[in-house]
Parts: sequence; C-alpha cells; structure tokens
Amino acid sequence: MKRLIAAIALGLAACGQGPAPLIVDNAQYRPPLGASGIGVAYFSVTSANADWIVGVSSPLADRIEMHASVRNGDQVSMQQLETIELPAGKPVVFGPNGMHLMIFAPKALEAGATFPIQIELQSGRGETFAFHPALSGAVGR
Ligand SMILES: [Cu+2]
Repeated sequence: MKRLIAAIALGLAACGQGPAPLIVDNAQYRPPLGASGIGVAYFSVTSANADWIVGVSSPLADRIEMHASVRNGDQVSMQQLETIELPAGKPVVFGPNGMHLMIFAPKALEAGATFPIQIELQSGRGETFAFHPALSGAVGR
C-alpha cells in the first residue's frame, strides 16, 4: 500500500502544471579584479520549453547585465543584450569571449559561500542559482 501511494504521488508530480525547471551547468562566478568593481559569471542553461531570459539579478549586486563579446577586426567590444533566446532543449552557453553576465558592485563573499543569481524568464518564471566562486569544475544549483 505504501508503494502504491508513492507511485501515485510520483505520477502527480510528473503531471504537475509547472514547467520543467531550468538546467544550469558549470555556474561560476569570478569576483572583480583589482578595483574594477565588476565581476563576471559564466554558465550554461537549458530550458525544456522555448523561452527568453528577460532579466538577471542578485541580492548581492547593484545590477547584472547580459553582454555579448563582439569582435571587430582586432578589437573586441561588449554589447548589452536585453533578452536572450532559450531554444527548447538546447544549451545556451555563457563563457569567455562569448555571452556573459557582468555583475556591478558585487558584495564580497564569505569563505565557502556561493553567489546567488536569479534568472527571469519571459514566461514569468524566476529561478535562483548558486554560482561558485571558482574558475572551473563547479556545478550550479
Ligand atoms: Cu561584459
């Protein structure tokens, strides 16, 4: 009987109304270098449903912008993106020399703490992910 109840509960969860959560991998946070006051975050994100990122924020920063690095000959500049498309089921990668998050005036993290970043979607959802202050190997959530 217990097993049957568990199976029903699982079935309900699988049929729930809520859309599947975002999958975030390799979420890493790079604190500001020197006195720049600007940190950077990289990650890859996959949404089961087609959606758009329409905003990014953190309780530990003044603001966060989405940027793309644009190469023009020898020059690389950055362009701010207001929205970023998330095709259904395809990872969208934010990484060095590509799209990234610029984090303005982030607060210093305590040892062992992660940096919380909330991703707002056009569908109205918002999810917060833990970004690890590490250069590699860290996985978000
Ligand atoms: Cu930038």
